[in-house]
Amino acid sequence: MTVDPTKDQVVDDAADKVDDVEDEGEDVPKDGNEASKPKKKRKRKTKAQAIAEGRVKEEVKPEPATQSEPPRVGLTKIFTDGVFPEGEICEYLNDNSYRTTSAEKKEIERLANENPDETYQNIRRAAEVHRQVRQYAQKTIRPGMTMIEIANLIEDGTRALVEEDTSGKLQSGIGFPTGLSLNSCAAHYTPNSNDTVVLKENDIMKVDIGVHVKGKICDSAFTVHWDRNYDPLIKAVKEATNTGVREAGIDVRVGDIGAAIQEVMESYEVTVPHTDGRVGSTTYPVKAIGNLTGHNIAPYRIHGGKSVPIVKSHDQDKMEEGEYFAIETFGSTGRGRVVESGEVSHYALNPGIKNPPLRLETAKTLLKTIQKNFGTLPWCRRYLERTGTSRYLLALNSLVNQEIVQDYPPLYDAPGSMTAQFEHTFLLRPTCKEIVSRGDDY
Ligand code: HZT
Ligand code: MN
Ligand code: MN
Repeated sequence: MTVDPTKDQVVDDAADKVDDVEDEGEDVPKDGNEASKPKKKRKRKTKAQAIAEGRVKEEVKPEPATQSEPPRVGLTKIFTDGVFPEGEICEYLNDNSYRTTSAEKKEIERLANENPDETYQNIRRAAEVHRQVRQYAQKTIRPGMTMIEIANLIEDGTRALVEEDTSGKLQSGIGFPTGLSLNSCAAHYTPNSNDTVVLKENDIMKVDIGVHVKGKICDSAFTVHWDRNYDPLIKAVKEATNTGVREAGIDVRVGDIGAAIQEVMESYEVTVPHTDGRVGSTTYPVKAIGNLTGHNIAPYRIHGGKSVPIVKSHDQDKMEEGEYFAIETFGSTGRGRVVESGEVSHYALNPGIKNPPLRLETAKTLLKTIQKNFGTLPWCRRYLERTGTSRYLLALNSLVNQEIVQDYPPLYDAPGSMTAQFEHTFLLRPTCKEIVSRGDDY
């Protein structure tokens, strides 16, 4: 069922309660005087009258709402008890199987959180926003739409569902710019405001959506395509990501995860018929993109310092209890390497920046705007413009050159190649692994 979020849904219930009290007073007399009065047939009072007379409070106990289409109902209106759906729960295996049942580990989980039923709620709320927004994106995105239209349909949904905090306290909002990277572009493309690109029938688009609640970022991505020839590429990457997520765990070496991902990814190939008049087709091996990685996530920081390779590596870094990660894998029909290219859209303030000495007055003002609106969360030029900022490019470039702001240029494999991505966010809880972004879609 869909519901207009602007309509009050509590009216009937509350009005009935008011009438019940009223009816009792009339029909069940408490003394003889009342009983001897002639019965007046009175009109039932409306809830509006009851509120006006102050006999009833509006929205005493809001009834849960259902999501609208397009999605515009804040999730706190749907999950009115503040309990959001858990992600997929995976028991730890082998050497770590004791964690699932260990009283000690359960105690650690309880102590780490004053209220264990509340501490994971922020990331779960972000993840549920992600699932609802991407469900709408998946059924709505069509060739013929502009990149700006696609970004807006995703971002308008995210802002509404997460109930974006615009007070400057950054309590909830978009976690990072919506990635809409096409074909040989693997990541970090989102339209700038002058973009005129239109999605085509044979495009392969990576849709990377970020949502945060109190700085807990849900980072998850999927790939859309319409050309069935590329089905094996999409399947390879989806399976590779699921392999990485399955292998992940406390004390697991990230290099071993990379090897497992690469093994699955590179067991696939893609055969595409020639389109230039030649007869026949070309078969491409699917390659894992060796210079892209997953990462851990820290509060308000999309990368927390650890990387998760997607190819075999001697990286000895281990995943640790209490950390949380985004595992993302990228497959390609090209070289399996990306390079930075094209106009930048993505940026983030480097952590640890407070009041650096700045020559340009415009750079000082811009830095304040960035600190207030995004903190250390990544953002893009469109988001900066929404704050009312214009003619900022010179100041922005000066902040980038002084390494106060980090730029994240689009990342491309070889021209003509096709790339795909899937990504999930998961928690390494003391007692289990929780894949918060898991849905019935991927
Ligand atoms: C940077 C800027 C953003 C983090 C991964 C990523 C999208 O490639 C350590 C490992 C958003 C995210 C990021 F605006 N990057 N996940 N989803 N991009 S990354 C990275 O820069 S840093 C990987
Ligand atoms: Mn991502
Ligand atoms: Mn990521």
